[in-house]
Amino acid sequence: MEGTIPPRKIGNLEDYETACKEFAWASVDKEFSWSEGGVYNVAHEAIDRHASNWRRNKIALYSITANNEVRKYTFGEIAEISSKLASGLTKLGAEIGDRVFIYLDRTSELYISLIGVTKMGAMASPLFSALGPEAFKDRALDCGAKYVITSPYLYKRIEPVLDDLVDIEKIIIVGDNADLGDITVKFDDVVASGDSCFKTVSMQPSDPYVIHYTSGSTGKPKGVLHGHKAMIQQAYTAKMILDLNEDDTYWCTADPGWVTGTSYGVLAPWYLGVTIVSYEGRFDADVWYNLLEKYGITVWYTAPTALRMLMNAGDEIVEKYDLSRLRHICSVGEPLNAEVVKWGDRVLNHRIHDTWWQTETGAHMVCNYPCMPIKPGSMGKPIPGVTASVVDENGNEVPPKTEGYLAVRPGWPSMMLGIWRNTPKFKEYFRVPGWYISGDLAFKDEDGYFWFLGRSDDVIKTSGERVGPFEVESALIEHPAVAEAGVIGKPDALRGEIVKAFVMLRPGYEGSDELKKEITNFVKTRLAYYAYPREMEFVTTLPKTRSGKIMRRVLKAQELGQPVGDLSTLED
Ligand code: 6R9
Repeated sequence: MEGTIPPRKIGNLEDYETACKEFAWASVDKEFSWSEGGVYNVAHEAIDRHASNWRRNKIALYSITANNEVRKYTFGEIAEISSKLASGLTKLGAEIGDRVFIYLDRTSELYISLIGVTKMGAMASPLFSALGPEAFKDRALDCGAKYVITSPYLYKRIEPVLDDLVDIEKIIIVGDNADLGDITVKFDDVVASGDSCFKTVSMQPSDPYVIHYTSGSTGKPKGVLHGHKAMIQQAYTAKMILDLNEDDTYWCTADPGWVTGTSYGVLAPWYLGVTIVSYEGRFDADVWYNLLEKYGITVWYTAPTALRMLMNAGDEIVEKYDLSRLRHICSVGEPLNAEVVKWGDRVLNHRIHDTWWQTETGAHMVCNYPCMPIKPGSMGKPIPGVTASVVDENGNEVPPKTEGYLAVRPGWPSMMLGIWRNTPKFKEYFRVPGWYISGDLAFKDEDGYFWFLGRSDDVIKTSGERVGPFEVESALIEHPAVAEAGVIGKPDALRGEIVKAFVMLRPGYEGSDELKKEITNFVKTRLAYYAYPREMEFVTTLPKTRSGKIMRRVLKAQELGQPVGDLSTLED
C-alpha cells in the first residue's frame, strides 16, 4: 500500500487477518487463573499470582516523584502492602461494593490503593489530582463515595465541600493528618492495622471494580462502571497491541484518573508481570527523554499532545539521549497527526502506533498492530474479536470513504457494565439497533483502515483530557459576574482542542482582561486545572433554542467561520 510505513519487527501477533479469523474470546479467558476455579479478581491476576511465584522479588514499580526520588517495589511488596490496606479498610468498616475515591498525585500509594481497594471487592474511583472542590463534590454526591484516600494538600480542597458529602465516613490521609479533623485517619495506620494474610475477595465477572467519571455533551460527568472480566480484553491487547512481554520495562504516561491509566497503566501490564515506571512530575522534554534512557524503557504508551510537545522541542535534543532500548511506541486519546507519526519514524526511529478506544469501551478497539503497515493519520483496524464499522442513523454500514458514526457490535469483554444510576444515558449508546454508537465520526478506507473525523456531539478533547462543556458552563455561571455561558472546543495545533468560553456578564459588570483572568482562575481552582477556558470572549447574546438551550454548534461554526447550518430551532 502506498504511503504506508511497513512494520520493522513482528510483535506477539504475526498476522492480523489470520488472528481475526481464528479468534475467540473464550480461549483468552482460559488463560486466567479464575478459569480454573481460582479467585475472580483483577487484583489477584495483576499482583497476588506473581507474589506466589518466582516474580515475588521482581520489581513491579519504579515510582519517581516530582523531586526525582525513586521508590522501588517488588510484586511481593505490592502484594503485602495492598493486602494490609484491604484488610485495614475492612476494619474501618468498608464493605464489598462501597465506592472508594483515590484522590492522589501519581505516587506509589495511588497504585497500591487501586490494588488494595480492588482486593476487598470495593469499587475504586481514581480521580485526577487536578480536580477542584466542585468537581470532587459532583462525583462524590453522584456515587455516594464512602471512603477517600488522599493527601493533606488535596484534603484542603475537599474540606470546603465536606458538609454536603454526608456519605463520606472516613478520609484516609497519605502523610500527616495532624489538625485535619476527626474524619481523617492516617494511611500508614490503616495499613499497619491490616493483616497481610488478607484473602482477596472472589467476585463475579460482571461485578464492577472501578468507576471512571467521564464527560458527555450534557449533564455532569457520568460514572462508567467496569467489571473484573474487562481484564480479558485489557490483557490480550496489552500483549498484542502494546506488545508487552515479561522482560519489558514499560512507561504509560497516563494518570490512573483516566481509563488508560488503570487498564494499561496498572492492571494489564502487571497481569503480564511487566515492570512499570511511573512519573509524578509534569511534562518536560528533557525529563521525559531522560526517563526513557535512564530506566531503559522498552515499551512506551503516551498521547498525541505530549508527542507534539516533544516534536516542538526539536530534533537535536533527541540526540542527547540513548533511546536504544526503546522497542515499541503507542499513542491514545486524541487524533494522532500524520506529521507526528512521520516525525517519530524519522527522529525517534520508531513507528508510533495509534490506538482508538474510549472510557466506555474499557480497552483497545481499533488499533495499529505491530505487524501492520501504518498509514500515518489512521487509527488502524478493529482488533480481533471486535466488529467495528462506520454506520448511518439507521445502522446501515456506509461505503468506504463515506463519513458516518463509528460503531461497534456489542459483546466485547471490556464493554462498560453500565453508568452509575443513569440507565437512560447508558441506553443512548445503543439507540441504533445492533450497534454501540461511540459518539465519534469516522470513515473507513478501501483497505479497512479507520480514519477519525471528529465528535458527533459537543465533547471536548483538550490535551487528551475529555471535558464536557456543561461542566465548564456550570462552573462559569457560579461566578458572580457571569449571567450565562456557552463553551466549545476550538481546534488548537498543540492541544488538539482548547476550551473556549463565550460569556454574558450580569448587569453592572464591565468586560475587562482582569475579569477574564479572575473568571478563568475561578474555573481552574474550583473545577479542574485542565478544564478551564484558555480563551474567553464576552458577548451580549448567546444563540439559543426556543427551549432555552445554548446552541454550541452555532457558536462553534461562527468561531470557525463556517456555515451555521439549520437554524430553524433558533430562538429569534
Ligand atoms: C481512551 C480514551 C474517548 C474519545 C473518543 C475520541 C477520542 C481517543 C483516539 C481518539 C482519535 C484516537 N480518541 N483515542 N480520537 N484518535 N486514537 O481516550 O478515552 O477519555 O473516554 O476518550 O477520545 O473522540 O471518543 P476517553
